[in-house]
Amino acid sequence: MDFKMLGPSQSVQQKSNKLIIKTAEAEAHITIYSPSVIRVNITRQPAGADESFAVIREPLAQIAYEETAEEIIVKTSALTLRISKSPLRFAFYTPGGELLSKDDDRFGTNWQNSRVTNYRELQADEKFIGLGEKVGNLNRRASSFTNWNTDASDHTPKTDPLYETFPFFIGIHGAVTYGFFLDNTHKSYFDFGASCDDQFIWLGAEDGDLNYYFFGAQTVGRILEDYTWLTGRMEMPPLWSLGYQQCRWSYMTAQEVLDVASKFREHNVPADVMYCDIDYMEGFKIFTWNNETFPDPKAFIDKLKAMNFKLVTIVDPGIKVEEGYQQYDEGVERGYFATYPNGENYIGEVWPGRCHFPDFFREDVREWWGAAFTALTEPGVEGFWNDMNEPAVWNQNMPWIVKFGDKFMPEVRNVYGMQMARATYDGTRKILGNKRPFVLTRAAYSGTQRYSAVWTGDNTATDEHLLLGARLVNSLGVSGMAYVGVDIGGFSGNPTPEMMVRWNNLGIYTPMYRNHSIKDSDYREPWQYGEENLGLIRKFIEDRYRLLPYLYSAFYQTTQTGLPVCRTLAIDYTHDKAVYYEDYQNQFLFGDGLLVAPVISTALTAKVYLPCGDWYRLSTGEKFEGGKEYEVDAPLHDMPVFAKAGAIIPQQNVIQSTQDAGDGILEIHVWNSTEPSTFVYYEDDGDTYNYEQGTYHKRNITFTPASKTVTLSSVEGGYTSKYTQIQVVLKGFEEVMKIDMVDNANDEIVIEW
Ligand code: MIG
Repeated sequence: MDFKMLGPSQSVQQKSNKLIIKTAEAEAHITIYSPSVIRVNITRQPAGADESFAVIREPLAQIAYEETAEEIIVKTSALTLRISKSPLRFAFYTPGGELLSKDDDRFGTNWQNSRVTNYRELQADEKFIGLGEKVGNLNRRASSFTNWNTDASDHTPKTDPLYETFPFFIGIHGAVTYGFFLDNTHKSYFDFGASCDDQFIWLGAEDGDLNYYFFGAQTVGRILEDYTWLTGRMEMPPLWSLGYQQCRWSYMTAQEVLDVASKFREHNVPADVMYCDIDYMEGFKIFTWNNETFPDPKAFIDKLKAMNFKLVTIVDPGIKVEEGYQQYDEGVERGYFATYPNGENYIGEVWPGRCHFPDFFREDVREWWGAAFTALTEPGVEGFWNDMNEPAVWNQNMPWIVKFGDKFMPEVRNVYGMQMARATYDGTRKILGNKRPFVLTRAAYSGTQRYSAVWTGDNTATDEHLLLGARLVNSLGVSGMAYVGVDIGGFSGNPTPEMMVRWNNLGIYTPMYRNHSIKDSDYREPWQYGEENLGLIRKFIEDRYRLLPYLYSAFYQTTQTGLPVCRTLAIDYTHDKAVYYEDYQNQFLFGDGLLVAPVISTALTAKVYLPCGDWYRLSTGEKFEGGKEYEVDAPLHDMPVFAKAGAIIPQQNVIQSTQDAGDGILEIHVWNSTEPSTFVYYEDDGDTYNYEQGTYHKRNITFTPASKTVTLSSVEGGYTSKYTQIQVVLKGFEEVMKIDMVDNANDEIVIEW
């Protein structure tokens, strides 16, 4: 074993925008991406290609530094990096000199053969959030994790790793915050003082560079803004995908899908999306339809469309080895599949049997894959569900000798799913022209938000998973992924009726609201649990549709700032200890104004913590003072949700599908406060990219309690709102007050009472 510690600096030089420090073992390359984002890349392959799947930005600033006998100092307006020369160690401070994070003086960075690890000082009160799709507590302190994208079916609330890799975390101690992104795609490890007598945090990877981006902004929100500036933000999702989605493995025939869709309409349960899981294909061959069970895909989808439903179909990466199957023949002929080093195509078994795997790291392969979606888009599919892309093969152990281009599997496994989602997104966006595709992927790496939504894979119908799901969504949110779903009801097993009811209540407040279940499970549609429960679930789904104007604006905010839709309380109340307590760690803000407290199905009361400020129970209007814990009622029809004082929640009437026109009234619910508040309202056609050319409708809605007014600023953008009238509804006042409706004009509107 070749063990090497990063030793003393031997030379310091500036090369264009890089500061390069050489030691006997390695080179450290330091670049300034922005005043609050500094990259440190400690590499033993300085001549190697500098590629990233995640990062889409170039350094903004030239590097400037001071040098003394002991130190090199890099300063920006937001960060100070002090580098001790002997041995080479890195320490980040605020401009005022407060420590953010530094190497452990003893161990710093070192190597065992190709394995690289970094040891960092741990502060006594330090907490950590992030790392994306990871089980465990909101606060990652005293836990350790591995990144190795895995088909984790039957995972438990303790299983690690799951399907996705986000090597990004936020550290919090004293009054400071910082972010750390290890951009290394190899199998990687993070240990937050878990296994070392609480002496340090350590992180590293099996191979590659200690290549990290350090974020120095002093709020979690601004760190997320910087992180999503660096790795990209999502674009506006199609509005229909924010409606209720009904899935199952599988609705076996076109007729069954149509029957389920029409039952939604019969029962007056709003819904927008039906899914086809793997059984719509012929022999699980991607880009085919089963002739017998889905004989006329276009006629089938036309009927769905006539009921105002969209269809999402699944695709897996594995291409069946079968002569005469177009994707197989073309892929073999053009050499598009992963190979062994001798050039033979790798074969692994999945649903179709023996399969080859497209090399999504090649642009021509991505284009080929993307173009093949015409088999789905021509009959009318608009959503594309990417499964099994960890990549999964039976028994999980894809040999290390499998090559994707010049890279072996262990180097690129964690980004394979992301590249598949990228190929799917690019391809379907091209084919659909001006329409927004909806892409959903199971495996992901940092930056996947640019292409796709994710869901959290095969959960189980238990209350523990219900709570875990909320934490996973929140954790993905602080890792750049705002558009996230969990299988409502739990994928494996059968939920009790109570659990199904509760989980649907939480579904309202999940960015993607999709009901899905495993093969041979009991049917899960809202009407499967008796009249009374149907009533409850219908009401929840109706609430989701009422909230769509608010939710759509929350997504807009994500596209602009990277702030997620579901926000762990650690984002806005970072330094409040109570938000990390196990009792309260599942709570989150849904958009700017609503606080959601998930509760299991067997508890009818709940302990909740309301952070500073005033809050109102959404269902009753009851007022609560913040900074306190409460025991509140949590009956099955009313999981605790609170509106923040000053919350502005634009709503609409209940519609059965986002394609329904609705009554044209935008209700602006305003929750009483002594302080003024503002909400950024955003609307567009929900379906096309015209917003990129300015066809959107955006205005600030401001509540000013002192003057008893709600003001809508004049509209920015060229889109005409679909709401012709506006009605302000005042809540948390002596009584609920509905103010007279006004026309939704584009000029400033002042509503007084
Ligand atoms: O080996 O397509 O997570 O959502 O229903 C299982 C069948 C493959 C796993 C996905 C699940 C999906 C299922 N898939």
